[in-house]
Amino acid sequence: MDHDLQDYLKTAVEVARVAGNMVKKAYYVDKSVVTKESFADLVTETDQAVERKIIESLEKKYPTHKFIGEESVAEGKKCEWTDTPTWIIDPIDGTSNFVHSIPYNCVCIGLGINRKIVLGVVFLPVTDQMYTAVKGQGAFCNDKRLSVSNTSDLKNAVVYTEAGNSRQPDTVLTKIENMKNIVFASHGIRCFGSAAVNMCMVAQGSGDAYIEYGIHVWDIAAAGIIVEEAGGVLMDPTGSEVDYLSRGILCASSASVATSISKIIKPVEFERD
Ligand code: LIP
Repeated sequence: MDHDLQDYLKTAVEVARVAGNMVKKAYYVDKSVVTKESFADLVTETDQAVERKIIESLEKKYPTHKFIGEESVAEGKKCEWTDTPTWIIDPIDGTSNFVHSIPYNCVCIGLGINRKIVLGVVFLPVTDQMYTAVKGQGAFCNDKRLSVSNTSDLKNAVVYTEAGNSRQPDTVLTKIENMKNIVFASHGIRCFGSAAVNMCMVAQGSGDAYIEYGIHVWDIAAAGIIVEEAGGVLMDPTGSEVDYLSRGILCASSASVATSISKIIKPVEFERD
């Protein structure tokens, strides 16, 4: 079956804008917050309402398509990724930022066909930044073409990473150990509190790599193709091929920077998506 990727992108951008307006409206008012896996793993009514709106809008236009959404999975829906066109959605990536009125939160909408990501939209509604990419057609922010940095040596790199929202002692201590090793080998670390925002920073050349264990497929599906279409590389943190369901991600401006990072960090085990 032929797919009109530009039509899919146009629709995804329109839906992301409507969803982003819901997020922006709620950003400036008090939020009702509940926790999931730990006291630091937050979700709000806005996350749930925005995901419902995104899925409802896309399902109306593409009734045969499938969906993987963060909050649907949290409510018990199986995370099932098949060859059928599948929209992979994080209604608010950076929910903790949203709750704490930190503007680096975003709506993420990715599309997989035959289990390959073919387009991604990451919209930051508070700062009005629309990141987009279609396979083979480049990556953009507000229609400006993106390109990763030309950094090829880890010692000249800024590396994004996150403590994440697990509070299991062994997990936290291994992540902190990994951060220490990266700091000693680079220009330093940065943490925006959102996997997708970190990846969009790499895509636009504002920093050079991002590594995290504990993320989910919906955090990285849309932003991953934006990094690749900006000339970056995506892989598993162990240095093997990227596995979107493995709960780990490593992306960088170059394979040499990514490989250097994979050699100085220890793996952290999380249950697959
Ligand atoms: C977040 C990720 C972030 C990670 C957080 C959380 P959410 O996603 O974007 O990289 O460190 O623990 O998983 O929960 O805001 O959609």
